[in-house]
Amino acid sequence: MSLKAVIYDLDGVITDTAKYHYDSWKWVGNQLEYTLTEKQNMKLKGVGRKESLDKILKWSGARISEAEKQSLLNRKNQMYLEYIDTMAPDEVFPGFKEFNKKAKSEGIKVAVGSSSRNAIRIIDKLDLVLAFHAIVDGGMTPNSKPEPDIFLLAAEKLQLKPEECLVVEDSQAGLTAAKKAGMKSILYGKDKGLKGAHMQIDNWLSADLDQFKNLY
Ligand code: B16
Ligand code: MG
Repeated sequence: MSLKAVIYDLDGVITDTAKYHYDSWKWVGNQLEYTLTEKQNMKLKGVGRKESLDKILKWSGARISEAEKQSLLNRKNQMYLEYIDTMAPDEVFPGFKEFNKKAKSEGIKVAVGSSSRNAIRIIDKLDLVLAFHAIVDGGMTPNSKPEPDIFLLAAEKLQLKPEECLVVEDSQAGLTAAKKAGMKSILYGKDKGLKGAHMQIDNWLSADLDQFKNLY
């Protein structure tokens, strides 16, 4: 078998939006009279919006109504979108565009599989809409990561079998989702505590496509 497609996670793999999520979730924490730590924010990586609020509510011990939950989610997203709207193409991680271009020139399909319901807006701000053969975001499937739905839909859109697709992820939720989808995965970044990846790369500048292909 050979590598037919790379499915990239968005937040933390193509660009850094974690800092914007952190500021917005910290505001939510403050509303609940709770201080969210950076370590806790890391645990929200790759986790869908509603599921992230559920985790914060559990950590804080706060009990609120469904209507209050919805209002917090809306206001968190409003705040997050104000950050997103300031984003520009120079926020794409260095080396990503070149790596992606090389993969495509070798006949490898490329897609995005993100839990974010704002993925297309972010990709547009980064001027990358035409860079992929398929984009799947958190609003297109019933379940978000760590369930496999997002990656399975990406494979379906590319008309490939899951085992022909390789996922690049920065979160535990994403690595678990790739495994459940029957896909190999590469961990992006320097995190040492995550499980399930077949290989790790520090950044796109040092990424070697041949190493990706050698996993097949
Ligand atoms: P939104 P990814 C994920 O994106 C983020 O890592 C995670 O922190 C966020 O809560 C989730 O998207 C939902 O985002 O509120 O924009 O719908 O890493 O899967 O690209
Ligand atoms: Mg991510």
